[in-house]
Amino acid sequence: MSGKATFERLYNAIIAGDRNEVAQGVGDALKEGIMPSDIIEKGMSPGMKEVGERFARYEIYLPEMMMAAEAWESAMQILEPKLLESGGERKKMGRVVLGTVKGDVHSVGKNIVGAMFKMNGFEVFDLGVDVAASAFVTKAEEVGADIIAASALMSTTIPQQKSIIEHLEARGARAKYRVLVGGGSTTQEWADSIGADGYGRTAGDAVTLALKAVAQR
Ligand code: B12
Repeated sequence: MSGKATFERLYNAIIAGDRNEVAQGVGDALKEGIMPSDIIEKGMSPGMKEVGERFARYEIYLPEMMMAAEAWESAMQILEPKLLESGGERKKMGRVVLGTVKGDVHSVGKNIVGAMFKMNGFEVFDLGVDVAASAFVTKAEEVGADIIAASALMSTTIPQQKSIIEHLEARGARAKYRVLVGGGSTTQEWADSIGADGYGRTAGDAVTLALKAVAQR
């Protein structure tokens, strides 16, 4: 199968929420020698984007969106170890406290960002989803983090990213951490308006920002 046909197969399987087909497609793509990051970015991500657009147009509903996410997660069980392998042994670059903000349970993008951080030598403290702003700060203080990375997918939850910065300021700890924000509803303008240190549109951007942040320390 050509790369293009493989990506199309994964795109369709994510939209269909068919976890077996996604898992088989991923297995075949790996056998063809396609890189895990390309499998995610060129096959699965466009499928998930289309799922969101169909949901917004009321062509599909919550159960279909959930099936797509479950199919995605089962593929990540195969892909995450491969991503880490391709990262190889690296020196520790720094510590990142990562999570999806309070009120928001979207985990797919956060998990990719976490895998990419690990692949690039960062130690990741993943707090999961629906994480209170204060919990990001408490964990960062506890582990002596370099970076706080907060994912938010909804217009109703992005204010929580601002809340993290406010908590840091209230503790007099703002200067100790680089705060990176991302996820579907965030933009560079939003990041600037809340005084975040960086905005990333993709997991690759997240890594670039994090590497820059630790290099500037
Ligand atoms: C899958 C999905 C779900 C799944 C989530 C399952 C899971 N385990 O994650 C389920 C079904 C649970 C769900 C629920 C809901 N969802 Co939903 N969901 C989606 C969908 C289709 C895909 C999200 C996704 O996984 N994308 C793929 C990943 C790879 O992309 P990503 O998350 O953006 O992450 C990338 C980048 O943004 C970046 N990134 C992410 N985080 C970070 C962090 C940092 C620091 C950096 C630098 C970068 C970065 O890197 C990632 C990789 O490149 C989106 C549509 C969309 N296009 O986003 C809607 C969407 C986000 N959901 C939406 C809605 C409305 C809901 C519900 C309210 C629906 C409902 N009526 O109940 C609930 C809310 C539940 C809650 N309280 O959180 C809306 C939000 C609208 C808005 N703008 O506010 C969207 C946009 C759909 C739509 N078009 O209407 N959802």
